[in-house]
Amino acid sequence: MKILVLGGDGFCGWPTALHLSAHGYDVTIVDNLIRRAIDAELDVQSLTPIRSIDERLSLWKEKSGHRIKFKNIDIAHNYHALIEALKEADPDAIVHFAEQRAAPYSMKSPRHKRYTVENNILGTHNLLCALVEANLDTHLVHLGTMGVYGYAGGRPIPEGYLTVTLPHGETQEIVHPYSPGSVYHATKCLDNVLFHFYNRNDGLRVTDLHQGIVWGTQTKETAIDPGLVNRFDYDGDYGTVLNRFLVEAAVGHPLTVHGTGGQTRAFIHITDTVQCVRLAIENPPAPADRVRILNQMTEVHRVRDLAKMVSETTGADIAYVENPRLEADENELLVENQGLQRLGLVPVSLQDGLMQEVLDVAERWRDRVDLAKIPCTSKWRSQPKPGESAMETAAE
Ligand code: NAD
Ligand code: USQ
Repeated sequence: MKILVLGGDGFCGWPTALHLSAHGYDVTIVDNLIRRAIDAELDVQSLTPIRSIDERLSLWKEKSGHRIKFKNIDIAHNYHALIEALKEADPDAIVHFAEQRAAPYSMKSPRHKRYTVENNILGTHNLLCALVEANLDTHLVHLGTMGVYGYAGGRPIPEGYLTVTLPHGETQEIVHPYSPGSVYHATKCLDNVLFHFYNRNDGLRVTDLHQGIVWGTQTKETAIDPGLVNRFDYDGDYGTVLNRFLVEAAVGHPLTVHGTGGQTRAFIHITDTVQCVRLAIENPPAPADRVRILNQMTEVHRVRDLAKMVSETTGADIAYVENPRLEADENELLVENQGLQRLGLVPVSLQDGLMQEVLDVAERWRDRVDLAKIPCTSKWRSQPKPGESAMETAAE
């Protein structure tokens, strides 16, 4: 099978490309390497020293015997190159990771908000439009996010669809209401609307994987050689909570719990991410199927419980810092996630000793950590809403 991995130089994309290549797929990575440019913009670097894409790919060929091709294309702004790449590859499946994925980065300034929307929405729409123009029957597997639903809690979040009773008594299946918590999360809701339209109008086959927070670094394939190591973000914009706590512990920085730490979130280890994507590819929707939505997460944790767990393992202090985000202090989260398990996923969990592996990676590269880059400085709102005092904004 021929697969295009859009965003295949990134944190989820690189290990997925290697995993699919190791499983015999003919893989082409499409990436404009913007994530590396954003490192330079933010003056940060991956905790792990990642090699250039060319070095990574020639090392993979040397170690595995498999060739992965690479095309440097900005899918949001170079429609012509994208459609040519699609026609040339005629892929059985496309995995779409190529978006700006950090919520704090998307809230940093008007420029960052606009960049995130333009990049993510134009990229997704170009892809859908190009698939129709090139008349390809390709299965599109998109990485969405659990955050499209918000975190209101209460009832279990279904895999995409909800049966509701309308006021006149009729029942109907609808897409579960969206409630994004950042400009970034909002782009994933808009992506989902576009998928429904192109699925209905043009019969495109789409799987939207609503993924939780990914933690960990290495997979079986990235661990083959130090030159294949995956990227690892720990900074206040791109670092995600559990990986950040583990790095903070390694460098003796207090664990930065935002607010009360009562936020409950969905998690998945990177080794499960790559398997879920392969399982989605191996089990495509049938031609007439509606958009398939699967919740790609394996466990749910409260932020302060994670901090306590890391603190108990490492002796790190916990700091309850002012929350830069506007989000509920406390929430419950119940998620239905049987779909991928029915397809064959056997999940790993925090209990499986994998935290130690991340701690080892963090210890090994602790000298590369810039302590000044740890705090999250992107604020969700910098001025009061109309009719609200500055005091009320601060108290919110
Ligand atoms: P990442 O930033 O590490 O990787 C994204 C890759 O896409 C980068 O290599 C970047 O250069 C590329 N890219 C971005 N815009 C592009 C464009 N216009 N054209 C071509 N390439 C472009 O992010 P990640 O952590 O690997 O996340 C990948 C996807 O998975 C994202 O869509 C994200 O929303 C989703 N996701 C990630 C997580 C997580 O915890 N990391 C959780 C849930 C969902
Ligand atoms: N948090 C802390 N301390 C920190 C960092 C974060 O308490 O040092 C808190 C945040 O306030 C938030 C929670 O931890 O309540 C999660 O934050 P995060 O940065 O780990 O995750 P998030 O912003 O939600 O985004 C990440 C990925 C994104 C993906 C999303 C999945 O960056 O691409 O879509 O996880 S989900 O959260 O399920 O929507």
